[in-house]
Formats: sequence, C-alpha cells, structure tokens
Amino acid sequence: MRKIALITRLIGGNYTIVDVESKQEFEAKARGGLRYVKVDPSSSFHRTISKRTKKETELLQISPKVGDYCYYDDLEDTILIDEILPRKNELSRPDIANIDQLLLTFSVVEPTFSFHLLDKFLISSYQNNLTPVILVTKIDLATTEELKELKENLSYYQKIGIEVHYVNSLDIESVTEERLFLEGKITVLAGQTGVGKSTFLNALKPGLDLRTGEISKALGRGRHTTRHSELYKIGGGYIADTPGFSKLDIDIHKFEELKNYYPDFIELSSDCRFGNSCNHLNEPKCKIKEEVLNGNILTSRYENYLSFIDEIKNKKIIY
Ligand SMILES: Nc1nc2c(ncn2[C@@H]2O[C@H](COP(=O)(O)OP(=O)(O)OP(=O)(O)O)[C@@H](O)[C@H]2O)c(=O)[nH]1
Ligand SMILES: [Mg+2]
Ligand SMILES: [Zn+2]
Repeated sequence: MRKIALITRLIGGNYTIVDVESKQEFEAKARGGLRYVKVDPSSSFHRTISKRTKKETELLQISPKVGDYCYYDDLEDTILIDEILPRKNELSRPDIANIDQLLLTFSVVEPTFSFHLLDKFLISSYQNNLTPVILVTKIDLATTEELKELKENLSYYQKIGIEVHYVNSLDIESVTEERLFLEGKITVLAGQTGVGKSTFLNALKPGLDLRTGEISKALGRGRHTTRHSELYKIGGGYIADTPGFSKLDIDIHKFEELKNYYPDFIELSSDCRFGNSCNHLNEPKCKIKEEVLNGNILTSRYENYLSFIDEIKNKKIIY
C-alpha cells in the first residue's frame, strides 16, 4: 500500500507533510520527474491552465502545493513526494489546494463591517467552488444596537445556507467554544487587513504567536510578512492565515455571468418572466426585484449586485 500524506507547509522547496494514517510529520522534497505530468482535459488539474490551448495542456507542469494530498516514498535518507492526488479546488493567492471552507472574516467595527466586500467574497467563493463561512470578530467593541442590527442583516445569509459565527478573539475561552466548525476541515481565512484573522488563530491555538495588529500597521503591510503558505493544525482540522488586502477584483468578464454566482437568485429565477436568462436588471416581471421590494431579499445585496454589474461593464480588459 502506498502511503498518503497531506502537505502542510512549503518554504523554499522544502515541504512538510503529515501522513494521513499515522499522523507522523516529515520534511520532504518533490521528486524531479513529478513536475511534468500528462493531463487530460477532465482532470482536476485542468482548471489551473484553462486559459491555454488544449495542446499545451497535455504536458503540464504541476508543483505540489499546501493542501495537496500526495503519495510519498520513504527512502533511506530523504522522503520524496511521488505523486499528487487530484485536487477538488485550489487558490493561487494564497497558494492552497483542497479547501473545504473559506472563512470570510469581518470585524463589526475597526474596520466597519462591509456588505459590499462580503457579497464580493461570496462571488469569489462560488466561482472557486469553495464553501463560504462568515466570521464576525470584535463583537466586544460594538454597541448592543450595532450588533443587533448586524445580526438582523446577516440572518439573510444564514437563511440562504451560510454559517455565521460571532467572536471576541480577546476572550480565548469563548473562541474555543466556537471552534467546532473547523473540525476535520481545511479552512482558509480571508479578509481585509486589521479585521483580526491572526488574532483569531492565536486564540484558537495558544502558543502559535502569529504577528498581529500594530506591527503590520507600522511597517506597512506585505513587505515584512512571511509569504509562505502554511496549514496550522487546530484540533482535528487545519487552518491557514492569509495576509489582508484592501482590494478584490471580480474575475468575470461578461456581466451576464454574474447571476450564476448568486445561489439565492438562481433558486428564484424560474419565477422570473425570462427564467434563467433574466439578468434581474430592467426585465419585466423579475422575481428577484419583486422579492427585494417585498423585503425577502436584502436590499444591500441587490444594490451590490447592481454595482458589480457596473464594475464588470466598466472594466477595461487588456489582452
Ligand atoms: N477588541 C478586539 N480586538 C481585536 C479582536 N480581534 C482582533 N483584534 C485586534 O485587532 C487588531 C488587528 O488584528 P490582526 O489579527 O492583526 O488582524 P489581521 O486580520 O490578521 O490583519 P492582517 O494580518 O494585516 O491582514 C489587533 O490589534 C488585535 O488585537 C477582537 O475580537 N476584539
Ligand atoms: Mg494577520
Ligand atoms: Zn429576474
């Protein structure tokens, strides 16, 4: 039986892998011949190179990345990654494969919660085939009123099947109680700078000591941050921190495609007069617009949809 391991860290060509059976951790290298593999169009690796022609994709360079499951060879002096198992999904920034959930992190305040960014993140999640989960931090800094209003608005997202969690990461015990949703999964944190991603991880795993707050502000984000991908073991799951960002582009070039990344709209669109081809803009008898007016769809969600449509229409695409 060939042994299978999960790749949890990559620094300068050196991999850390964890055997899925024995849970033993090893340092490993990638086998030289591994870098080129023949790929057929139905392979899960195909997604990475969708922009190139089919001919070019027959022989493809694939590097193992964090989150990959691999076969490995236990040699006398080295351990070699032999073959990567098919990926169920992957991101390039951060460079991680097989993500079970994307933890969309927002603080109630400092910085203020952004429904615009949330809706954008959700498009990106659905586009990349990732399950989104919402994490709200800094609930200790919000007034009762602020928190109540936020919870009301976020209940819309719960209604459409997205989990929402609320934490004060400075209260480690309360965070520990919240962590069940990470069990047995590979989770990646995403969110603006300063929302408390690293602080949440530090609370989950005392001793982890990730850099937080002040330092990243003082030195200017990005340059000083170690740019390696790593999965940290939390209970029976793994979680990866990412550096924050201030801007996120929508990777869609035709505005008609946007509606495909709104599962809540899709479910209702059979009741639009033009059915699945309705873009929910100026079409007559649009069920989506009707439900916005009825208060059954969050107004901000529909307004953000319109603003993303504008964004896509106005984007100059340079080939
Ligand atoms: N009061 C309170 N402060 C928090 C909480 N979570 C984070 N903070 C503070 O918010 C600041 C930013 O937290 P970080 O964890 O560095 O934020 P980050 O999302 O990792 O930021 P980047 O790494 O720049 O993307 C720090 O000063 C934290 O102490 C919270 O739940 N409550
Ligand atoms: Mg951080
Ligand atoms: Zn419609």
